[in-house]
Amino acid sequence: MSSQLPELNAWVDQVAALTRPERIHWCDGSDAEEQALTALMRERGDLLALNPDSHPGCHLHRSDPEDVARVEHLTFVCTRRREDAGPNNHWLAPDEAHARIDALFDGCMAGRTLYVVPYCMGPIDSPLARCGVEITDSPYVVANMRKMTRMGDAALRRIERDGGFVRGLHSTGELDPGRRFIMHFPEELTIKSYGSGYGGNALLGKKCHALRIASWQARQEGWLAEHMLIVGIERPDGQTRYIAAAFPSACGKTNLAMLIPPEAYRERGWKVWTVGDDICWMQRGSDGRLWAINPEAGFFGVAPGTGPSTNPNALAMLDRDAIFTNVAMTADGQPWWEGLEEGAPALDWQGRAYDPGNGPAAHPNARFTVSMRNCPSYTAAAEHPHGVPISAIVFGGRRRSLVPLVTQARDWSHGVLMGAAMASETTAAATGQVGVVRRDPMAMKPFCGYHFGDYWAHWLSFDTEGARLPAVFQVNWFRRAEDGRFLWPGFGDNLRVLEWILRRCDDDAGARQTPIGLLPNADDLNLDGLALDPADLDALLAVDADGWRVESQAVLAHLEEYAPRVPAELLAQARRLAETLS
Ligand code: GTP
Ligand code: SPV
Ligand code: MN
Repeated sequence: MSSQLPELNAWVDQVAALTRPERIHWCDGSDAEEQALTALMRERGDLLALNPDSHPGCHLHRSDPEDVARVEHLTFVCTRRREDAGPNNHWLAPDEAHARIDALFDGCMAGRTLYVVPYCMGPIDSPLARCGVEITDSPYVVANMRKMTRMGDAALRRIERDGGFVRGLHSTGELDPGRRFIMHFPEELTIKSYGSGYGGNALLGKKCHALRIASWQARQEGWLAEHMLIVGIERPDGQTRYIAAAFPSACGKTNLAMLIPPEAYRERGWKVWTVGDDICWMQRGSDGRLWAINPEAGFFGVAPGTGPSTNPNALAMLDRDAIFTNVAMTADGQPWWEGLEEGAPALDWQGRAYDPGNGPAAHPNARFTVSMRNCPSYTAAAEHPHGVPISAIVFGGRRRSLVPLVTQARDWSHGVLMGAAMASETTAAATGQVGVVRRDPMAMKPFCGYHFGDYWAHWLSFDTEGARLPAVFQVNWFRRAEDGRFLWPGFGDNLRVLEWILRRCDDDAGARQTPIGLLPNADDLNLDGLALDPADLDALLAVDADGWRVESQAVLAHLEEYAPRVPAELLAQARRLAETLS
């Protein structure tokens, strides 16, 4: 088989000449194809069937223990000019990068099948959607791409119509961390990834295409590609408003995107609709608002912490047709992870008899892959070709101190500062130390495909005549008491904060002016049915002036790392913050 597009056929031939596979399979995305691949993976031991009574169509994949997360130190943005990649990216000259990684690809598919995976990021008929083709030798990647994207014939037809596509070449290689690279060539719309089979390293439609390459394209074409969930909040009057929220990896996007309203809200008719949980592409519409699509078609979500009291919608979507990666297993073949509240692990994520001495049963970055349509809060709005209008943008991170529960930015450029100044504790989503606070602007530190200074300027450029921009907010669900407990209950109760946010958009809720922005007074939040210690609430809504003085200086120093490209307007906003606090 081949396509109607000579460039695509030529590229497949060229890759085959380099990697020398035994056979080539063009993926059509059909059910029959998926069944055949699943059978093959079960036979090879790549997938283990889970209990067919409790979890029909579900499988477990155990990755190599050295290959369990994104690898930021091995991820490169290879632009012709080093400055264009910025201090926020690792950089190699394109020629050198191609030479290094092509040496690894040389003959790497001998005896294996090369899969050609055409995919579309976004609804097939959406003008905001973009396509790519991933070539991979991993059937696991194919199976995941089928759930995560619109993959197969329909995407190929669109690629033939469009004439252009992002090229992604992937091989699992030897899974040797010493022979592993994730390389991006934004000027060539090309990705090359070698030596990992895991998530964001290998499912090239996701972080590599939909964020690193797409952010580059978005800047050139005047739109935004962001690490954001998209959630619809339906009020009792039947109106639905959409919020886009950027939190760093493993900081609550999936949970917020499918939250279950607290009982008092449910009784009054509040509903929550999930459009996306990880990536958001936004463009200004003819009405001046920002319109957003979720380029993905599935969720690759964090398993640990997902339980009946935290995220029941996620549990409900995971009892059929899901792929679990690096979770533990019960004695009767059900998937298990910390936070599930019932069952017990018999085998840990590496397939060993469970022994608490070996650490958690499920890997902290264990994940599930599932079609969005499995989710009870899935909405057909996720298929709208023009997307959904965004009323508010929310930035958040894991900060055990300082950052209040919620703060509204005074205006767009203050909001851009809030995003640029974001910091969060690192998580198991990437290899390296966990729990260290680092700056993670707009939750894009690992994903922005170009210089952060240029990126902030691009954000600021949306504030033009006639724009009806979303209001911007910062939230923090992760404040802790001295003894380590969370001050805020989080999860479903986060709707209380979203309600205040949406009311602020309508000028229908109170707030107080502070040097860091607008904060709710305690009685501006709906806390009905919540037993919150008044002292905890005070702490959540307080502005610690001494702490913020230190923070504002740190923010200035952080922005200055991106000189000379950091926009003057942003520096002025940061100086204003420092001055009002001094
Ligand atoms: P990526 O898929 O890595 O981009 O992550 P994500 O932002 O979608 O994170 P996710 O929603 O999967 O949450 C990660 C972890 O944070 C899980 O263990 C959750 O249980 C926990 N979490 C999510 N929301 C809250 C919250 O409101 N409060 C607290 N305390 N924990 C939360
Ligand atoms: C993240 O790390 O932000 C993820 C998982 O969403 S991965 O696909 O591995 O990037
Ligand atoms: Mn993510």
